[in-house]
Amino acid sequence: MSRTTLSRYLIEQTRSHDTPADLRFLVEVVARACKAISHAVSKGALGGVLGSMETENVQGEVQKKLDVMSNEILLEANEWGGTLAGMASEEMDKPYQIPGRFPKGAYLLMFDPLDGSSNIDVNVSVGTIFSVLRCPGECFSQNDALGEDAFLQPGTQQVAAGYAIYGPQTMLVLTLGNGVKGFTLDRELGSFVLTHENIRVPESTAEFAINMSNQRHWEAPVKRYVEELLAGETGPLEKNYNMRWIASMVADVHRILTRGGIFMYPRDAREPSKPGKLRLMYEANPMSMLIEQAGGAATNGTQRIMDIQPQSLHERVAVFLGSKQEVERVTAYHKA
Ligand code: AHM
Ligand code: MG
Repeated sequence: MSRTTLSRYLIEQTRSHDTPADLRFLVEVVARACKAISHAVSKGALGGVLGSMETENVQGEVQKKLDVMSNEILLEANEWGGTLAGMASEEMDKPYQIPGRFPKGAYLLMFDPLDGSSNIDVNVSVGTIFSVLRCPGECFSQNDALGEDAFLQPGTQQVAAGYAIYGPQTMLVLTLGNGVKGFTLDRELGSFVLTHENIRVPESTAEFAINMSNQRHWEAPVKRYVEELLAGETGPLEKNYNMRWIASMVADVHRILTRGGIFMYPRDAREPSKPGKLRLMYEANPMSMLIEQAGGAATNGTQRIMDIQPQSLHERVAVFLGSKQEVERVTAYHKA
């Protein structure tokens, strides 16, 4: 049986869709880093990789050892290849500068190196989320340090987005702007093999994902919507819904890309100054691009996530994404 590896798929993309060779190389290198992270994650206690550091990241969250290792793996893999003008990560306050000894390139890479890291120690799926933008203007040829401004582009400007999920299987789910493909890591061969040709989110669903423990802090439209979901077939939506919450966005989104559903992390009253928990640039935007490319929708309750003009690198955003009908319903409740 002839199998399409990620490398072969990317080469075919350069031929059929004019994907630039440097973007192809960049995605290959990110995938290689994800293999290394997958390997580290799978060692667990045997590799001495579980547990926390004594440090906090820029968001004030305690860093896990694997958060820090995954960040380093991605930086080291991507800094020398000549495709990037800079990188930004959940784990770093400021943009990462490509060391002067390496050539610079035309793209910007952003990532959450290990999303869902509160799940690492309990052996539940985690993942890496990434987003690729073009560096505006000639920013890659400048000798000056690359500022945050270069990254502050709406999600519509993404040229690639994806995630790796480290679960029972390691998979890479990718979009280059023309549909969504899923690749499963063949651990014996060490290559990602195309296993999911055309990932589509079903338009309607009967499954939702939200952290219900925050219910008392939600805003009225979300309270109303979730009450209706819980009311089941005798309520206004006239059907029974099932609930799942893995607390790893990658795993929840992966389920939705596989069998439909709606994922919500609304803004709430716990920290009124922050519009939600999830980060726009390296969580919500890449996931929104994947979901839209798979026929779903993604909003912050009032507008399409990918249209938001970011104001800062680590900006937070409310997230409603998944099956179109449900995302449209909860978005309409925000406008009512
Ligand atoms: P992280 O990037 O620090 O891992 O946080 C993001 C995670 C998401 O993966 C997940 O959807 C959410 O936080 C879970 O939050 P909660 O613990 O409130 O359920
Ligand atoms: Mg995260």
